[in-house]
Amino acid sequence: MSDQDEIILSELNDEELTLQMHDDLYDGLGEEIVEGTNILLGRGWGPDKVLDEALVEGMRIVGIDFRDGILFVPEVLLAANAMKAGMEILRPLLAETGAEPIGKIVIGTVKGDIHDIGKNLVGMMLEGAGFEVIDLGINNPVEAYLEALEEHKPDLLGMSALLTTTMPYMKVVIDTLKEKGIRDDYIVLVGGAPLNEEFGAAVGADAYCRDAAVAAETAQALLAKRRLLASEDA
Ligand code: B1M
Repeated sequence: MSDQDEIILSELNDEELTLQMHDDLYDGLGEEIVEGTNILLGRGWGPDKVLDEALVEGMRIVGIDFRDGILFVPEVLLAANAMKAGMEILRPLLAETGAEPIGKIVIGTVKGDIHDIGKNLVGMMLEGAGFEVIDLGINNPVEAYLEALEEHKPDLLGMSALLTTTMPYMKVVIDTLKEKGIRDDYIVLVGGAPLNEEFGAAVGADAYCRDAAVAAETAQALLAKRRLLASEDA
């Protein structure tokens, strides 16, 4: 029997369980992540606290060792899948508002980039804030964004990029919207670990969002502002 088998998650206290979940995420153990997530929720933890302290923090540690060449793509993929298994449990809880959508957003990771954990989190937080979220997934060329904007007529467009090589593609999308004369029909939000405010402004986005919570707040604030301006003009 391995050490892992001997650990009974439900017998750990909150702090031990959180640390164990960081290890389990690191080891890509999806079933254990699901179990730990359910245990913390059962102990009265809010879904946002489980997400931040158990899952996102665990993924941050994975990221450091990936950067330092201690972990490689296959291990990180397993960790990502374990994280997703936990996020699937939290998704409905984070989205539980029951109210009519306050607005609509199309969101997707840009062409050449297959990172989607952060983008999925942003989608969940936006759902939780009352938005209808149309998720285009990963590796989206400009045509995919244009098609979705045409089809869904959202209030906002969100783009995610995790690579320094793919982040410039956001400008390609925004410039295409400008060329087509539809840039101002949408509030454009951008995000992803390598971006910053300066970059967001340089590519012509309405805002750069540091994390999922900021994305939800910014979407609400900019949409409210736009609606107020529209009602004053009317
Ligand atoms: Co990749 N990867 N990866 N990776 N990966 C990074 C990004 C990297 C920083 C790792 C490192 O070296 N430290 C590095 C990029 C370096 C750079 O560009 N300078 C890197 C690399 C190099 C690569 C490959 C090229 C590796 C290779 O093949 N040699 C390759 C590229 C593949 C491709 O995309 N074409 C690759 C592949 C992968 C995996 C497939 C193994 C896996 C992705 C699995 C998946 O997503 N389904 C993976 C992962 C998991 C990571 C790290 C470890 C974790 C990313 C993550 O999920 N973070 C990452 C290291 C790191 O970031 N620390 C790394 C957790 C997530 C919650 O945070 O995504 O930042 P984040 O999202 C946040 C905010 O940024 C913001 O809100 C989110 C939630 O708070 N946000 C938005 C994100 N999108 C937003 C959109 C918005 C608003 C806010 O719109 C409105």
